[in-house]
Amino acid sequence: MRTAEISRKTKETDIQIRLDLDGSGKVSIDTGIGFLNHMMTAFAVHSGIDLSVVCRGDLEVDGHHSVEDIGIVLGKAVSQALGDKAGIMRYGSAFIPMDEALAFCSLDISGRPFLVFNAQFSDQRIGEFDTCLCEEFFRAFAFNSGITMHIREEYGKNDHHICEAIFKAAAHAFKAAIKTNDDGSVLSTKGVL
Ligand SMILES: [Mn+2]
Repeated sequence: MRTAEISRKTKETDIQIRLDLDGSGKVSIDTGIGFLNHMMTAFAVHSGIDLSVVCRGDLEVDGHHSVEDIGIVLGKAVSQALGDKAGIMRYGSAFIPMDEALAFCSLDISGRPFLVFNAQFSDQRIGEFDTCLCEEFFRAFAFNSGITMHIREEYGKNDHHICEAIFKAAAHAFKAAIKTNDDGSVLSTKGVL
């Protein structure tokens, strides 16, 4: 059972996340930020996991704590659900277009967290979501899941399209990487991830 359930409460956010990596894209997302709900839903549906997220954060400040802390808790939940990481394909890469925008993500479930993020947004916000928080989300996710992630905007004009293409590219790369291999082996010359 590759599942996890994590609650985390600080003075800034109160978050509960449940996930099942072998689910079927069943989602229930309530982050308090409309566009982030849209992105988390896209991530779950396109990676084929079941995901439930509830966040009550200090949105009277701004969305920063909520977005970053959801990335932290989601990363920890993924790490917990993957366990010793035996029997997974480990690598995944995807190009995803959305109208005029094209995004790329390549990732390695390596136990070595890293984020390379190359994307530029033309506006500060998409709805109530600060575009600079896209990178913050993926950094928090990568460092708490132990995943090496490379994310790149190839090109695009509309920020909604660029951001959505990024989340969907991450989802498709993640889906490929968490897929189980046939023999349950650890794909590493070291024998351990
Ligand atoms: Mn959309």
